[in-house]
Formats: sequence, C-alpha cells, structure tokens
Amino acid sequence: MEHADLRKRAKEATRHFCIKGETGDVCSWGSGHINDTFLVDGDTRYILQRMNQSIFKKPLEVMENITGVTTFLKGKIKEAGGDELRETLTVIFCEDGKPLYQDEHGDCWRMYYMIEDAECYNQVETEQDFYESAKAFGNFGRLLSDYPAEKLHETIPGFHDTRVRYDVFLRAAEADVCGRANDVRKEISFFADRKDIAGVLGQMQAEGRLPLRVTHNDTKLNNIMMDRKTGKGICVIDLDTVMPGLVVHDFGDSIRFGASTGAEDEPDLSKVSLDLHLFELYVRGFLEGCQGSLTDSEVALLAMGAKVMTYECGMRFLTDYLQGDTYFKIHREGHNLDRCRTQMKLVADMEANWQQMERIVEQAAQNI
Ligand code: ADP
Ligand code: GN1
Ligand code: MG
Repeated sequence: MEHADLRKRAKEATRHFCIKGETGDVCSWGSGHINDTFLVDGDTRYILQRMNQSIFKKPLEVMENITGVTTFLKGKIKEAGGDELRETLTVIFCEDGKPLYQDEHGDCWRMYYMIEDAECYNQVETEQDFYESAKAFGNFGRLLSDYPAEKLHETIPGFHDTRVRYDVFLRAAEADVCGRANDVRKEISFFADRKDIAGVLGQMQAEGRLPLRVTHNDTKLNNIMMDRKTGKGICVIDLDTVMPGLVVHDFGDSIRFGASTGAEDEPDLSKVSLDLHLFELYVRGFLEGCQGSLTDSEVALLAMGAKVMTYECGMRFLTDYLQGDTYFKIHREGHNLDRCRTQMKLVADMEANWQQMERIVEQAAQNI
C-alpha cells in the first residue's frame, strides 16, 4: 500500500483512542521488522501501531497479554517508587473500552504513550549502554517471575522451538517457491550441518533441566528504551511475544544482536564479528539484573542460548528469503540474505571462541 495512504489511515485511527489534547502530525517511526509503527505528535506524544495480523493471528489475545503484563509491572514499579508511565508501556484504550481499534479494512491498531527523553539503538554505541540494557532485560524477567504464566496466551505458537524452525526451513529449501535455493546452497548447508544445535535447549527443557518462565522472547537492543539523562534501560518495549519461554533465549537474543561488531544487516561481513568484551559486559549486566534468580543450569547454558538464538534467527532469515520475504520487512533486494549471513558469521565466531565464552560466564557467575 502507498505509504501516504497508510499514514492517512493511521491518522484516522488515532481518533478512536482516548487521548489527551489535540494531536498533530503522524509519521512513520522506528525500525522494527514486524509492525507498522507511527509517532503521533501533539502536546502528549503517542506511538500508534498497525499490528501485523499475518503474524499475530489473534490480536486481541496479544493485547490481553500486554495489558496483563504492563498492569502487573506497574504495580511493581509503584511499589519500588518508580515512574509507572515511563518504566513500562501504557496501553491507551479506545473510546469503546477496547485495547485496540479495528478499522473497516479489518486492520488492528493499538496505541501507547511515547517513552520520552529516551533512545533505542540498532547497534551498541557505548559499552555502558549495553551493560545497562543487560541489567534492564535481566530485571524485566525477574519482575515477571511471579506473573501467573497460565494467564498468558501463546501469541506465536512454537516461537522459539528451534527444532520446528529447522523443519520449516528444510521444507522451504525443498519447496524453493522463488527458485532461490540454488544460489544459497552454502547457506543452506551451514544450517543443515549444524542441525544438532536446534535440539539442545528444547531437550533440556523437556527433561526438566531448564524451567519455563515468563520471558520476553525478542530482547534485541532496539526493543529497550535507554534514558537519555541517566543512561539506564528505562523501558522494555515490544511485548508482543511475552510468553512462557527460556531465560537463556532472552539472554541469547540480546547477544546475537548487540554483541556483534556490525549491524544485523551489514552486507560487508568483514565488519561483523562477535565482540567478546561486549559479551562479557552483557553477561555481567544480565546476571546483575536477574539478582540470583537463575538456576545453575540456566547460568551454565547462557553461552548456548547465544549460539542457539543466533543460529535460529539466521535460519529464520534464510527461510524467509527462500519463501519470498513474506515475514520480515525488507528494504532492499537480498536484505534477508544479508541478515542471514551476519548471523552465520556470528555462529562461526561463537564456535571458534566457545571455550572463552564459557569461561567468561563461569567467572562472571562466581563474581556476582
Ligand atoms: P516491531 O514489532 O515492529 O519491532 P516495536 O514495538 O518494537 O515494533 O516498535 C518499533 C519501534 O518503535 C521500536 O524499536 C522503537 O523505536 C519505537 N517504539 C515502540 N514503542 C515505543 C514507545 N512506547 N515509546 C517510544 N518508542 C517506541
Ligand atoms: C523481529 O519485532 P522485532 O523487529 O523487534 C522478530 C524477532 C527477530 C527479530 C530479528 C515477532 O523482531 O523474533 O529476532 O525481528 N519478531 C517477531 O531482528 O518475529
Ligand atoms: Mg521491535
């Protein structure tokens, strides 16, 4: 759809929410891969999103999760004397009392307060930021440790079931609906050769060696707002995939995105490698944020979480490339392939530095 059209529809959608004062311009915002995000200008600024309904099939259930979790977090934030309007998302309800507005095309829109005086990054700019983001993501999971998990809907079934992801990837390579498979044989083999990685964590969970917790499941650096004044991770955003999951996945997803020396979509692979110093900082920050709430097995599997999530994400990008770029937003030809290759480079780096990664985790755990 023409961008101007969508913006017009976004502006129309704002009218249905209970908002303060006059609103001004509505413009495209952020660099998420999934939803269409807009900034609504005015005395109070808002974030408006058209939810991606081909991915989130039950938008109301997503919003039930988000209102449940944010209400719960607000209670904890108030108890600790924090600012409940900045330290978690605030869902703005519609005039009919619903947490989303469905327009005449069937599209679902939702709105939050814009978190002001805060920034989110697509790449680490300062080490301190990364460390603070780790503390905040660790703390986010800890705060939700007594959230009633049975109330949560599974918004994307099997979201981090890496084994299932592997099967879907193989089928996509076989079906080859876009005729792209021949040009990416090397990439396909990379994931197939390492298929054992896909089963490790699921197996540990099945054996009861890794607990299911309420996790975020999408902990990349641009899903956390960093306070401009204090430099702290002030608000964890993008709560669409808060579901029962593994804490090592949350840890790992942050590493694959943030502990890389290059952007997730960097086409020049010579710029992409795993930065062990950033890895160490994140381990320390995350453990600090978790405040001793992790089991020994969880700590012992943090490095594995990083490898599995990087492998899984790379495979998802390749699957999407093979299927014709229908899932992740792309902004150029071959965008998903570039993303896949950065993840492959990182997995290879992790393999090469495996013992060091494990040692870093061990030492950080001893010093906490
Ligand atoms: P997606 O699922 O597409 O990644 P997000 O919910 O992460 O969507 O939003 C996309 C981007 O919009 C974020 O990376 C961030 O830059 C911005 N954003 C989202 N919600 C807020 C908010 N409440 N305040 C400020 N910025 C936000
Ligand atoms: C998507 O929504 P966003 O852009 O924060 C994706 C994540 C991937 C990530 C890769 C719901 O995250 O799982 O790891 O892209 N979210 C969904 O950058 O699929
Ligand atoms: Mg996001």
